[in-house]
Amino acid sequence: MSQLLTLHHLEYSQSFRVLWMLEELGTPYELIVYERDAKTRAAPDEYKAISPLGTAPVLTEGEMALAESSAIMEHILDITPNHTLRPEPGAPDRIRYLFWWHAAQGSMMPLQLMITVLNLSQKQLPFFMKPFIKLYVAGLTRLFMEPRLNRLMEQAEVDLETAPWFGGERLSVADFLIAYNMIVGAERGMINERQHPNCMKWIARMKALPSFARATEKDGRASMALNY
Ligand SMILES: N[C@@H](CCC(=O)N[C@@H](CS)C(=O)NCC(=O)O)C(=O)O
Repeated sequence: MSQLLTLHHLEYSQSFRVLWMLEELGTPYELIVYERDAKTRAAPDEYKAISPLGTAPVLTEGEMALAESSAIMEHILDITPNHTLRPEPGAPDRIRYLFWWHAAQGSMMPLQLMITVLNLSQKQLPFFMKPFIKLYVAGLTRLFMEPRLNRLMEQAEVDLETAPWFGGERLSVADFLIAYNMIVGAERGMINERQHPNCMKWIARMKALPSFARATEKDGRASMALNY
């Protein structure tokens, strides 16, 4: 590793995944924590200036600035020797690992985001529009987001019955990536003990990792989810 990594961590954001994984790996890094804009709750302007997307997380390494959680996590693993967080091609758990590594960001996160944004946007509406939009959002959620999210969660329940981690027998980077989706999902009531007992047990296993306590202390917040 040539230059020190700097994680630009935005409070209550997906950058918690990267912070947690760095703590798990024991990688040396510098941490800069940013607060959200008090009025808009978006990233502050200084954060938006670091990378073209303006979203969290961002990792910098000298002149290089990288956005996107999964790209950052892969890059960190690429420059970390002898880690065990990624089943290599040909390993028995490789296919399962690949599925969850991509499903977390490619399928699960967009569905969760749609539900959150649609629910939040209703709060800004004039009162006379609220009943109609509420019906529309409920219909859309029932028709589109819920069935897809339910199928993913059913598969998660099946897979976690056969092995303890999303990537199979060993803890992997897929666990750190999907941890944000799962923990925020649980904090918002989308994931619960009754319907998703294996996912809730997995959350407890993840939170029992000493790296979680270290990351939480550095993050300094009581939850991962942003509460509006
Ligand atoms: N797919 C991106 C999503 C990044 C993203 O939307 N981050 C949110 C935080 S969870 C953000 O930066 N929000 C503040 C803003 O957009 O100003 C990733 O995984 O890095």
